[in-house]
Amino acid sequence: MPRLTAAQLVDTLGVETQTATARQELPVPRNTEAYEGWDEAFEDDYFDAPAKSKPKPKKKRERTVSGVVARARGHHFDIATTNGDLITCRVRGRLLQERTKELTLVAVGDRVQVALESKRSGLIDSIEERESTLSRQVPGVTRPAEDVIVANPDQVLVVFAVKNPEPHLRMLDRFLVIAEANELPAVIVVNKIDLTGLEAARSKFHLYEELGYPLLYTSAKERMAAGPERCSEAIADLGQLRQLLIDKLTVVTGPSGVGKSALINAIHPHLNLRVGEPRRYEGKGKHTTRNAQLFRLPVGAETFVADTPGIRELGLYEIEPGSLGFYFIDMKPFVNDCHYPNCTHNHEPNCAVRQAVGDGKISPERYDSYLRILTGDNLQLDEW
Ligand SMILES: Nc1nc2c(ncn2[C@@H]2O[C@H](COP(=O)(O)OP(=O)(O)OP(=O)(O)O)[C@@H](O)[C@H]2O)c(=O)[nH]1
Ligand SMILES: [Mg+2]
Ligand SMILES: [Zn+2]
Repeated sequence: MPRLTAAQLVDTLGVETQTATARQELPVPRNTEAYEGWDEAFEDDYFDAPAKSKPKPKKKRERTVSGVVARARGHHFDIATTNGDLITCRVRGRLLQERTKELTLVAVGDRVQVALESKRSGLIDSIEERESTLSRQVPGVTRPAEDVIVANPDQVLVVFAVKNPEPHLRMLDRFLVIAEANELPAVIVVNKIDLTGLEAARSKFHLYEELGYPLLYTSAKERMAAGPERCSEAIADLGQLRQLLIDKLTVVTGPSGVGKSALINAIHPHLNLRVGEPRRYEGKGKHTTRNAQLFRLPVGAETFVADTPGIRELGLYEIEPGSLGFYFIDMKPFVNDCHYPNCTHNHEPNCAVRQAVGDGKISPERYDSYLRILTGDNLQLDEW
């Protein structure tokens, strides 16, 4: 039985993480529109001064700071320092030489030590070992090669809209498998409930409440909603969402156009993330957010959210068909009771999972998702 590759499982688009090699070839972009949250004062300082005219410091400064990689831009990385600054850094040559081909040397979310070269720039001296990752298979490479999208995440928020775009629950299952496979707790956020009301949203997503996933029903547009009583729940859940984020690194993911950036803005308006123009999302999302990027929230000590573009493919960097069942939390209790140890729960006799589906203990929709992932059916993901 062949291994499922990420390409079979899903197709990442939108996530424009680059491999280490690709990064090297990219010039530093000058289009400031490309960076949301870019500090303009710094930008003038950095781009407008011709590099050569800057006098080199005579003595090498020894000052170091620690921080978290907030954004990757070609050879340069924005580092959110523990002092609360955002500085731009390159990687020290020694580290570049040490890297191996398979490894993402520096990823958004990495904790780093920086030797300061000036108040606003420095060299990344060392990178701490990652405690967790959200990864995908490097696109276009058949051997196992991990591309880290976000390093050290604590949890994943999987955002779907109750409408516009219409939720695709088989897609939600895929996101949940990705979270489980990366051993990351998942929280499901059902956004845009101003469009349907809470009850309609609940009836679409109740299965996931039953599975035990935390669900929040929100409206990033709550203040514009028709009546206050209609969305009072959404306001309460937005408050709960804010609480959930404190002191964690949270990856915000989900299809394009569901309101990921709008939600982060609703929680902390000062971030002012770019939100897609009002338009109709008829299954086709327009990727407004272009790169994974960390934002520091002004709560707790170290609270970060990673706004990612609408992600189609990610996460499953290596999954054996025999272990896929473990990542469906409703199947997990049954997988060890199958007759064959490597049962794929597809056709084998005496399969406890299929028995559980027959007994109504596992929903047919979830089992359908499982089979689609197992067989590499990619659910017309190009539509997203
Ligand atoms: N009615 C309604 N519209 C919303 C809500 N949240 C976001 N929108 C709208 O949905 C559209 C998409 O919002 P974004 O925040 O850009 O969506 P996104 O998930 O970040 O999309 P990508 O960056 O492309 O992945 C925008 O037109 C928002 O104004 C909501 O709660 N209710
Ligand atoms: Mg966005
Ligand atoms: Zn089985």
